[in-house]
Amino acid sequence: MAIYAIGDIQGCYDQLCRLLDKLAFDPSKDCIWALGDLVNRGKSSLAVLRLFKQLGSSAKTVLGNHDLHLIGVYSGLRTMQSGDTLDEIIDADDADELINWLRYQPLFIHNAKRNLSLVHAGIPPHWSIKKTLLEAKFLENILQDDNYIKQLKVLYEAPPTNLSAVNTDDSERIKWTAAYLTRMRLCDNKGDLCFNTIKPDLAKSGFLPWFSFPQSLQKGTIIFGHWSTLKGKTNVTNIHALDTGCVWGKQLTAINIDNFHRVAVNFD
Ligand SMILES: [Mn+2]
Repeated sequence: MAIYAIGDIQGCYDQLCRLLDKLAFDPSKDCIWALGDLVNRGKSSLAVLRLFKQLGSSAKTVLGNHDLHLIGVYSGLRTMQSGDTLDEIIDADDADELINWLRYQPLFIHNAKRNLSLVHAGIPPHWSIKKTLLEAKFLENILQDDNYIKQLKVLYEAPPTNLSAVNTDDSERIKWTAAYLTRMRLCDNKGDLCFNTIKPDLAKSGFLPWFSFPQSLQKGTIIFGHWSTLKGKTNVTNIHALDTGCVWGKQLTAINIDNFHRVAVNFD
């Protein structure tokens, strides 16, 4: 039995099938844990979602920003953006079932036995694994609630602003949790975020890639996606970047979570 983490698929169904072939993936004994952004920008998001749902307990994903965007668009909380390729999902006969499947996926996976975590964007320096589990669960409970549309509205209205209000204001808590786990690249040691640039050289003083702070070394193995311009490298031994830019014509990468062996397929 093998468990493979797979980087951002973003609707690249053909490449996903070729990667699973190359891994000799057998759903009767192997599992895939995707790093989020299953959908959007690529041409076959519907087929990717259907495959994951059909694989049942052999496949899951942590949610990425594009997955939350799809849930928002489908729920009428958000409008389609230029470059989105989500129409085929919205119009599909099984859209309800697919969106419900997505709503029940986690934002954070932590395997205590392996001391290993999976997250789409990252874990901010001031959060422990325990805190990350707690905050992820808070937002997962909202996503999985029958009344999720009303509760999730704030997530799409405006970005998070007041970090000091997180403990007293559920709206800020929802926004910061989603921002950390699904969108973060650069942050400071207090957990403030920089969204103006993805280049550390151009960011304000004190803002660095989230995994560059010393606290990241204390959190076991972390595998994440979201940041394709890292080209799969962090230079931190316990932290593995797995978005290798398939949707941008580069590669789709899997990593075996027991031995960290990487397998990739090219876009074409
Ligand atoms: Mn992303």
